[in-house]
Amino acid sequence: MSSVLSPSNTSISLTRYLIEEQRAGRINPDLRLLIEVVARACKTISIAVGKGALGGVLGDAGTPGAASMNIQGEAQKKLDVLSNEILLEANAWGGHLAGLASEEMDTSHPIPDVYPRGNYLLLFDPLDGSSNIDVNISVGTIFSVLRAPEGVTQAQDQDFLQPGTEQVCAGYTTYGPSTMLVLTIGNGTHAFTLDREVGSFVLTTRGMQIPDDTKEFAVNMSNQRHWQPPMQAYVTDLLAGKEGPRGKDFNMRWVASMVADVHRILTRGGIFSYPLDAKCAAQGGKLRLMYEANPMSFLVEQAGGAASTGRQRLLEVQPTGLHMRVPVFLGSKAEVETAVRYHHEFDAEQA
Ligand code: P6P
Repeated sequence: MSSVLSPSNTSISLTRYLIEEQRAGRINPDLRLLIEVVARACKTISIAVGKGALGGVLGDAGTPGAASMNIQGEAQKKLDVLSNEILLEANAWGGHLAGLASEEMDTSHPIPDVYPRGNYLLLFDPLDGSSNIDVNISVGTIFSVLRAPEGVTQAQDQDFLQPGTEQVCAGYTTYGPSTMLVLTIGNGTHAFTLDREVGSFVLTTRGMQIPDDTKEFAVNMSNQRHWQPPMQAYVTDLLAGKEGPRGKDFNMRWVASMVADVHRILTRGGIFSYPLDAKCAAQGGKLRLMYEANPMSFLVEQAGGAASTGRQRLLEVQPTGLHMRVPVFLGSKAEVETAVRYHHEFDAEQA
């Protein structure tokens, strides 16, 4: 008689997935603990986000008329601050980190002296897309894991400045109709869905694969007049549709929550772009390299997609600061290569 728990139909929890990856020698106990701790913190954030107006945590942080601002110059939401605190507290005591860095904190954050330290660096955007929180649209947490440089036990900002190719783990949690954790440790990109009754993440997609081609693009079209010529040319040809040089019609989606847009692309393909524009060119772009673009690029490449600044592979960018910004093109490999070609052809004409 087949057991209801036969391997073929037993659900695989995040814990079991991580134990099996550790048994295979692809992660060590400290990295397994780190991922479990971050996942548990994201469950707590999911509960806070899910309460909405009933939780008393909507709206701007700070006092009425004087919202608190982060280093990005963005008004912080109460949930930005709460999510940041949840992640700091969850990661303080485990002994797996040499330091943390967050979109919400000007400089990197040390592990308190009362706790042991480890060999990893954790970077995160605690609540990405939080401008959507007050209108009940999906938001998410993005995280990236690096190794601390040899001999570093109390990391300083410069210890975090490693290219995205040095990431040992990246992931996000999307707080949508369901709460999902999407994770890579460099062995594919895998999706876990939160089983709220049990309180654990369950493997629901092993090996996400982004189709090479797509008919769907994600960009904030309101910035069109601010784009550089290659982006103007690329999108003009997308909009020309079947009668244009691309020979097919395209659809557009823009959630203004990177986690939601990237999750859609990992699930059904597409290209996401936040290019340089006249408004953000001085800062180098809109999106942050270390805790938005790099982790998303690692996840996308592990799912067979591509990620570029428009002019170079995004994971190879050498960071110059914790909050460095970059232009981003990521998603379906052939479409990203097409967008990059428009930039290379423009640059060649300028040379
Ligand atoms: P815009 C959210 O603030 C974010 O960092 C990303 O999640 C999102 O893709 C982008 O900014 C949205 O920017 O200019 O469309 O509001």
